[in-house]
This record gives sequence, structure tokens and C-alpha cells, in this order.
Amino acid sequence: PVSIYRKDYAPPNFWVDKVEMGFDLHPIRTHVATRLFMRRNPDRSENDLILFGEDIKLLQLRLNGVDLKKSAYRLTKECLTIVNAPDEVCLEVETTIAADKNTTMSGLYVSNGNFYTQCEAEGFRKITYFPDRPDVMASFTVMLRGDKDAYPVLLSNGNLIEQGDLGDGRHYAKWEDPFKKPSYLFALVAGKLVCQEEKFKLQSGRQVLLQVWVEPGNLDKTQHAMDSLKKSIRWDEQRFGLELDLDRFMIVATSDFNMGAMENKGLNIFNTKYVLANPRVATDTDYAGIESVVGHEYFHNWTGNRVTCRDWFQLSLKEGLTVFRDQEFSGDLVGTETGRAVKRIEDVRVLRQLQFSEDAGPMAHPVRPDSFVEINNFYTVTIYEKGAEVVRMYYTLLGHEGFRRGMDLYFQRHDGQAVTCDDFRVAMADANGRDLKQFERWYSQAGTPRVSAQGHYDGSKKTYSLSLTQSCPKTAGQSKKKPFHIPVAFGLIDVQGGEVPLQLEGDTIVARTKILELTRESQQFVFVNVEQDVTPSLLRNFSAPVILEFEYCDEQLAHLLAYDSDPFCRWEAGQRLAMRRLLNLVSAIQKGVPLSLDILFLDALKKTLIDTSLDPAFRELVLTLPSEAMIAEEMKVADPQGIHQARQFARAEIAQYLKSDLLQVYQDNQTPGKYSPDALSAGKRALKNCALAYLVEWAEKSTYELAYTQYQDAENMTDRMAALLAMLHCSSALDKVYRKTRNQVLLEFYKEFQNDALVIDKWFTLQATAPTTDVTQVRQLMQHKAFSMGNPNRARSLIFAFCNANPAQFHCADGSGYEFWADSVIALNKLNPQVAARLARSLDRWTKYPKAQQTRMKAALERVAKTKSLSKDVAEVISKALA
Ligand code: HT7
Ligand code: ZN
Repeated sequence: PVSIYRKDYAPPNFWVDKVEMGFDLHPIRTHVATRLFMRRNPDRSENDLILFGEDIKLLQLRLNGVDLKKSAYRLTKECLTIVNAPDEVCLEVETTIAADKNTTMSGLYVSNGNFYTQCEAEGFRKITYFPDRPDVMASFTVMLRGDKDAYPVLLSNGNLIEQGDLGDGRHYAKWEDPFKKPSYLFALVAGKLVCQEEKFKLQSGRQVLLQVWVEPGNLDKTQHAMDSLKKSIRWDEQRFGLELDLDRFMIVATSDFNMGAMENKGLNIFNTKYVLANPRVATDTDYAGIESVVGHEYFHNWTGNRVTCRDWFQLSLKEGLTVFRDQEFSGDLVGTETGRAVKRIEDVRVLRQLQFSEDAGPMAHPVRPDSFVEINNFYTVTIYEKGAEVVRMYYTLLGHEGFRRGMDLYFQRHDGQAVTCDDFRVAMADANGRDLKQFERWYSQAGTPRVSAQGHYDGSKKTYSLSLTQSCPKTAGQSKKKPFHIPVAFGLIDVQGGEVPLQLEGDTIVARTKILELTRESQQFVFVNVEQDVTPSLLRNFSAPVILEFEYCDEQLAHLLAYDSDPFCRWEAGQRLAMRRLLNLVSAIQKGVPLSLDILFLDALKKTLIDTSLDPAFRELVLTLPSEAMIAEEMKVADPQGIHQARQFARAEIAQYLKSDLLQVYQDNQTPGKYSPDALSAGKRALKNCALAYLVEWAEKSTYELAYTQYQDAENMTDRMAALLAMLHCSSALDKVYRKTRNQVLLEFYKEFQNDALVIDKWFTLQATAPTTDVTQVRQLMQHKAFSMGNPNRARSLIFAFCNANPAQFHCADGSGYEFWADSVIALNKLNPQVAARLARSLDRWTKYPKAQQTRMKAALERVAKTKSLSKDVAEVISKALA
């Protein structure tokens, strides 16, 4: 595959000032007439006008009013070049699109008879020939024409300036976007849709119109998205002084979508998963997801749209920053300090499980990549989640006000521009008079740094010395790494569990938490006036995306779990205790020696479980053991079956030891009355359902029936799903006895929700991830009438869920899981390369498994590599895995 390099960036030869587009919508043949007003870029000496186009039919080209002869331009599969174009150009382009044949969900496509577009990253070129690159920003006017019955609703970016009848059963709508934008933010939607709308007053007093558009029948599921949108608008005003710049803001939901949502200017298009909710069909997690994704897309209006990316290598400029903003939004909305910490822990869990693994695998790349083959493969956890951690480090280093100063300067300097990650870093530095040059390495160096810490207490001097040493493993193309600028938030806990005031040698400031700045390979920090021996609390609030090594003994970890004032470190101590034991259990399983869990650990869990002064959501997090994927990450050679067995053993032991406490917690955390997705109620449900999941491990009729009763009586989907999950995923000896009931329940559930696609997705996932579901059963589920490979949500709910979240079955010894994976990647490749490439990544870490499994995985990878007409999306992932 051909790589594109960041170092080769050059500005365009021509700028586009204005775009006028006319669409005659028809599923088989949509006609698009575009008029582009362009002018030569005085900074470039080349005269060729380069436009990109893909999978469209060119009908006509007219330059400054004259039809262009074939000899005046070059046309390839991907590019239209007008040789020696004049300084001022008005280019008229006519194209046609077969939207009904477009299964890629990029460009213009049809879903349930409606038209939608997805132009990020390079989908606009599937609509018309255009300099489809983010540094070309233009103003757009769009005329939509279509059949009135088939497409009663016609939407595009900006303001509706005209609409009317065309006769012959057709009508039109004309839209004008008052802001210049790159083509990736273009959108149109047309079809049979209905909306919930509200007028909303901005803080400035200006009134705006907010709309949430859905397919008919879904209006009972839009309130939460609307509420989330209003909260987002208010939050950006209050936290960053950023106002909605349009008079109208629309959200449209579609069930066919490659990702979560898209921030098209004024016309956000969403996957239904992140819009539709009511208590009957959506869980607490769904509600939280909607709030954060609605926020995320809305926040892009400033971080992404008003200030955009110069080129796609700078993707994290908008994505990392916007994820940071949506994380802060969700944290602020919870309103309590522990609530905020719970959100932080959840975010860190995702980062560690997915991004650390990406950074250690063949697709490792810096937050600002140096090259790519297919940009769609770079919408990764590194760009998004690690990118957000990088932004969070500015926040930690500069403080709340300092960060705000940096943001203000960034907008002051760059509003209306397409810029780079460096521009953002320089704004942060300049606004605060700080030198952040070394910080640049967070953008340029891939891999997860390791920080190893050592502490020494000197009773005679009353000092505590902390030594920190950093290193970073090599990654593809980067064998030697330079030291990072790492903020290490640090505290000390005394024997009574109290916080020790921190004073650095030679410093007068005393603080409870100190932000230590590790910039060299090794540094020492000496704290004075430390009256007694202490336990260090390191990397508070997870102040940097690093792996922290410190030789804690079990007693120290139990002490931190009980007393640390930093909830993140408190939770982390519990995870370390658990991980140590889980790894020992795996090793015991491999050696065939008896398994056991110790009282120190079980008591530490018990203390947290029964401590009603703690937030229920926090207790749930502590009680949740590290996932199978996390355990695998800690092992040199992963053993999926051993890991599953070890984790199940630990769960059963914990269930036995905490028997009566779990029952008590289960009873104490019921949430009767009207459902509310607020953090406290959701936290109670999470803890109650965590207790239930442990309780079914007793392998006793009484607790299994508790789950069954909860399933039958549940008044919301959170409790229903949790009960189903407990019944389906427990590994207890009652499994056989209850198989019939479970199958019956699954059938009934399907019947009840068969018309609700998002619930049926859950139904597939539940089965795909059950420890008893093997490859054969997944293949059978693919034959179910409700399964469709062409719908990304459905493919994810079954195929991805099995390959990524059922490791013990997916990695079964005969390699049939890998055969299934290869078949699925090949089938998806024909329909939707972006989705296929995501699935292709399930074998990224194939070298981490035992030799025999490696051989089978390699064979599967090679089979995919040899497939005819392999998309560059899939080819890039597979070739990196095999490199
Ligand atoms: N900025 C959006 C990215 C996106 C996307 C990228 C490639 C292919 C399809 C896509 N759909 C949405 C979403 C976001 O980060 O807000
Ligand atoms: Zn985004």
C-alpha cells in the first residue's frame, strides 16, 4: 500500500472561496451540479488545479463559462487535474452518484429509504470533484430538490433561506452556511423524518432553534438527546465562554453509520445508538453515552469547526481536545467530587485497556502520526483517548485558569483557520509564559512511557526521597525515545491514613498534592518535615498516560485502598491487589496447583463493599476485577482460557466470602420509583447489579432466581439487561439446570423487542460474549433473520463482540475463531472497508499468544492478505500486523 507522509505537506495551489451546489436526489442516480469559485494561492508556484473524486461519474466540466475539452484535463480513478488553470477560476462540475449502491457509508448513501452523507475524512470526493482537504475552507450554498412524498424533509448545513414547490410532485430547499468550512463538514439529509424541536435562549439572550430528527415512531426517545444538547450549549458558554454561532442546530439519527456521530456544521448526524433512549429500551450506560457524544459533537463546533485541522495528521488537534472537553463536561455534570473521580476512573480504564494495547502493537503511532495509508484507520484510541490525556496534561501543568488562558489565546489567534497541534501547544505556552518545547514529544513519540518510582524515608532527617526514572519502549520506526515532560501528581499517606503536608526541600509552599515535573530520564525529589514513615500516593488522578511501577507491598496497597484521599489512587490500589492475585491464579492453573485467595485481599474488598460512606458507583468500580483483556496485557504470553478460569475462580471465591454483604448491598441499593439516569441512581444500580452478578456465582437456586425475578420485574432496561447478563454469563454449576430457562428468556426478549434495532443489538452481544457461546453458535446466530452484515451496528453487536470480548472462546485451541474472523473480514471488505478494517484489528496482538496459536493466527492473516480486491483500509492493517 502507498503511504502518505506528514513531511510532504504542501498548501494547495488554489483556494476555494465559494461553493454552490445543486442536488437532484434520486437513489439510483443523484445528479450533482457544483460551481466552485477559486483563486490561485499566491504562495504556490504550480498552476495545476487538483481536485479529488472517487466512485462518481463525471458528466460535464466548464471552466469560466467554457466547456472543457478532454485534452484540457487529466482524469484518473482518484484525481481530476486541470493543467495550467488561470488565476481566477469558476469551475462548473456535473456528476452523478449511485447512492443506493453505496454500502460504504461514506459519501452519499441511502439508509431505510433516506439519504445521508458522511464526508469526514475524505467522503466529499464521492459526491463531487473538489480539493477535498481540510485546509481548503469555503462558504457553501446548497439547493436540494427531490420528490415530496419520498423526501418530505430536506436538510443541509446552516440556515434554511428558501423552500418551495417545483411541480410534478417535487419540491426544493435552499440552505446557506454563513461560516467557511472544509468539505469534510458538509452534510445533507433527505427523507421521511420527524423532529422534536425547542427554542433555547443563549446566555447572551439570543434565541436559537434546536431540533432532533428521527425516523417516524422514535419521537418517544429523543428527550434525553435534546436535554444533553441544551446542557452542552450551556456548559460551553460557562466553562469556555464559547457561544453557539448559528441560529439553528440540528441532530439527525440514522441506524446505518460507521462511527458514533459526526459534527457537520449545524447538522450533526448521529448513529441512533447515541440519540435514542427511553427507560424501556436504554441502559444507564446508553444514557451516559448519549450525553457525552451529544456533548462531543456539539463541542466540535468550536474545536474542529471554527478552528480546524491543517491536514489529517493533525487529527488529534480536534479529537483529543474535544474528547478532553466531553470528559470534563460529563465530570462537571455529575457535580460531586467522587462522581467526577468515577468518571475519571472509567476513562482511564478505557485508555489502559485499549490505547495501551494499541501502543504496544503493530498499529502503534504517535498522537500526531508521521504517515498513513488510509486516514480512516487513524481514528484510533491513540488519536482520541491518548490525545485527550495529552490535553489533560496541559490542564494539570497550567491549572484551571492557565488552561483557560491558553484556550482563549488559541481561539483569538486561530478562529477561522486550519492549524496544527504545534499551534495549540504554542498558544498554551504563550498564554502562560511557559516553555513547553519538550512537551512536543507527546505528539511525536509513540509508545507508553514507563515511570519507575522508588521511595526512601529517612527518620533521622525527617525526609522522604522519591526517585523517578522514565523510559519508553521502542515502536515501529522509533527505536530510541527522548525523555517526555511528565506531570506526576504526588501525595503521602501516613500510618493513620492521614494526608502528609508536602514541602519540597528548598521550597516554602506546602500542599496536599504536588505536581512533580519529570523532564529528565531520572530525577529525585526530597520532601522535608515528614514526621513518620509514609506510603506514597503516585500519579494521582492519573496525571499522565504512563505505566507507573512501584514495589508496593500488599499492606501498603490495602492501606491506600482504605485511606488515600485521591479516589483514583484508592481504586488503583485495589486493582493492583487484584491483578497480583489474578496473575498468580493463572500461573497456578498453568502449573496445575490448587487455587486460593487470601484474607487480606478479600477483607480489603469487603471493607469497600460495606462502606456506605462511599459513593455506590465508586464501590462498584473497586469490586470489579480487572478485565480479561487487562490481565492478558500484563502477561508475556497470554493464556485466554487460563485467564478466564482464574477470573471466574476469583469471582466465585469473592461471592462466597462476601455472601451476606452482597445480599445486603443488593437490597440496600434498589432504586424504586420513576427511572432517572442521574449519576447517583445509576451508581446504585451499578453496585446492585454488580452484587447480583457475584451472587449468581454461588451456584444456588435462590440467587439464580433472584436474577430471574429481577428480569421479570424490571422497569428499566438497565436492570433487565443486568439480570439477563447475570443469568447468561455466570459460570456456575447451575448452568445446565437453567439452560432451558435462559433460552426461553432469550426467545421472549427477542419477541418483545424485535422492532427495536438497538435492543436487538444488545440481544446479539449478550449471546456473543457469553462464556458458553462458541464459534459454531456465533455462525448460527449469523443465520438469524435479524442479522445483517451490511448494518455496522449489527455486525459490531455479534461479530466484533465475539472476536473482541469473548477471548476464551475466540482463541479456542483449534483456531476456528481465527477462521471465522478471516471469513468475516473478507465478507465485510466487500461491503464496507472501514468497518472491515476495524475488525481486522482484532488480531493486532497475535504475537502475544503461544506459538501454536500464533501459527493459526498468522495463517488467517495471510489468507486475508491474499484476498482479491482487498481495500487499502484492510490491507494497511493486515500488512502492519504481518510486518
Ligand atoms: N469527527 C467524527 C469522525 C467520524 C468519522 C471518521 C471516519 C469515518 C466515519 C466517521 N464518522 C465520524 C466523529 C467525532 O469524532 O466526533
Ligand atoms: Zn470528535
